[in-house]
Amino acid sequence: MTQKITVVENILNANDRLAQENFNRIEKAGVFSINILASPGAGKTSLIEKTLPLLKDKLRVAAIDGDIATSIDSDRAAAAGALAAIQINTGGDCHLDAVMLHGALDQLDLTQYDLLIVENVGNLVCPANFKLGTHKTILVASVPEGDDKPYKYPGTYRGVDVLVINKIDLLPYVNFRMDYFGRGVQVLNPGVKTFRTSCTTGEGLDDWADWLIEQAKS
Ligand SMILES: Nc1nc2c(ncn2[C@@H]2O[C@H](COP(=O)(O)OP(=O)(O)OP(=O)(O)O)[C@@H](O)[C@H]2O)c(=O)[nH]1
Ligand SMILES: [Mg+2]
Repeated sequence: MTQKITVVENILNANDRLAQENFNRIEKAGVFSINILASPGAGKTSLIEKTLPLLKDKLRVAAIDGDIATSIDSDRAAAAGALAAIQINTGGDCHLDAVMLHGALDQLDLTQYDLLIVENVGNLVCPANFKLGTHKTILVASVPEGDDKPYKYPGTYRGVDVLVINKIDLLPYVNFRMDYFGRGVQVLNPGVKTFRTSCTTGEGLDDWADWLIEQAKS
């Protein structure tokens, strides 16, 4: 049992070292980078799709999409205006890791972009354990998932820099207690920067896009 824990620690340490290398590379190129985490279907790709037109003529964006299979998400990002869109197929792994991002970065001339968006594999557990080397980690939580998710997935909620509460257009139809959800978030990640968005109505997307522009320009 002790041996097993040691192995896991070694893997994570190796990942962290490569994540630092990725970070140095991204930083040197002057690109602002985000890693988007969420459960399957929370709206990660929809958020990217709806944000890209708002960034047009303001930021040059590259997207890297992690998925177990298919290139559906990178195709959507490219169609929405990403100047480069790379799909990482994890071959069954439930998360991206720093090695995978490293391989994807090899395919990009980072100096050509202002913003790098990485969409992680849809999963609320594993991606939180693997640093990639991006500047900020964004968690997309969607209303139909339920208001208990901060309580059930504390590791993910604790570690993120920004929370996007998506699908707020569904609030009238779903039993989602925003105050209960918010209390759970507050305990784990006090004062975390939060946006409320709907990729269907467009509500909240301007604020989110403005924040990205501000971060990328600073
Ligand atoms: N009502 C509503 N539906 C949304 C919203 N955002 C996304 N959706 C829908 O939610 C479904 C999943 O959206 P995706 O953007 O593919 O979600 P994802 O997180 O990228 O999914 P995976 O990559 O498979 O994990 C789609 O049917 C979207 O149209 C929203 O704000 N409101
Ligand atoms: Mg997606």
